[in-house]
Amino acid sequence: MEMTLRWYGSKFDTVSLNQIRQIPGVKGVITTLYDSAAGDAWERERIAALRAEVEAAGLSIAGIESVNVHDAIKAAAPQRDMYIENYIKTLENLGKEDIHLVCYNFMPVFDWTRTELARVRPDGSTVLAYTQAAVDAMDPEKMFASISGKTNGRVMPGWEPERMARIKELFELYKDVSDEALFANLKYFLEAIMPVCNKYDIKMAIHPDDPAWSVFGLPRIIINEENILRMMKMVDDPHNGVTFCSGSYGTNPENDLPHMIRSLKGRIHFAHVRNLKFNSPGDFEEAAHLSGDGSFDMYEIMKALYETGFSGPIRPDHGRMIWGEVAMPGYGLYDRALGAAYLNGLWEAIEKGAVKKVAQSA
Ligand code: DNO
Repeated sequence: MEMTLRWYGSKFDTVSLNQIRQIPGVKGVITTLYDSAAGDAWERERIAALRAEVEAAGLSIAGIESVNVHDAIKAAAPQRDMYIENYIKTLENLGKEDIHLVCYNFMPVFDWTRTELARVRPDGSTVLAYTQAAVDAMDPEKMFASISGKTNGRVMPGWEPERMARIKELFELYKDVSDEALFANLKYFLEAIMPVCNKYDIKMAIHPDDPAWSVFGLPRIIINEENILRMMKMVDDPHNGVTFCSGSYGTNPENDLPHMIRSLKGRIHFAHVRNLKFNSPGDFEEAAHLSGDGSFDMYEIMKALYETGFSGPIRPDHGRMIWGEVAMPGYGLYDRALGAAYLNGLWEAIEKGAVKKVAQSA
């Protein structure tokens, strides 16, 4: 595996490339053109400039998160072929700049959903949190208003104001889109982009829906093992793979994370590893990466990745806000750096343990 950190670009992130470079074991970043809108064709010059900036800091681009998919593609609206063309152009330009991993999602209207951006935990840290009761009691427009005032002045991924201004129109677009239709639309998109992915060896890594169930009555499909295996089989190409995000699949306690990792062997192109703490089935908050701070066994998750030969980029995911840091919720430096160090430590122990075992049995 290759340890990385997500970085939004110098215009948008409070964390600098120089800081990232000092986190032990981190050699690459996962980044994006954060000011591009879903549906834009990315120009090669802009990608090249981003790459040059990252490389000048002694790091490399390990992948893009995200190249967002336009809602017309997800909902099979009339302009979808035009937006697919643009997506293909973007992939082509990424390939030409030697970038071979793209994380994206197929969630209608929203990206991830949380109901609190700064729940205070007993140790005084603040974290993102979710309660189903709060979602059930809220209409989506109000939800955006309640989120947008608390982002520490940063635009949250998936909650861009331009997008949210069109929320009614977006809901209208999905009115007749069932889960089955969403699967069909995903298949159409993947079939159209696979030739360019093959040509440039670009691994597509779909991010799960977070939380892993329908919110506000919208269709959601990337939620469990059955659906993700279906999605891989329906376009059976090694470039059609997944981002294994423990914090997203793990929102549903019925998802057995190590088991899922084993079933997805060979098709996990990217991993987001973080921990959650459940207070009750419909109420969870994000925890420190350490197993003991939340509800997941992080050792078992890392072991499953190790044992299935995972060799792609991995990143610590949402961190808590600690030590007085003010940053985009979930994306400060301190707690994510602690997460990277912890995950690296688990990996080293698992790897050395495995090598010793082989030596002993020889
Ligand atoms: C949340 C992230 C998601 C993810 C997208 C991928 O913090 O994990 O926003 O980047 O869903 O397209």
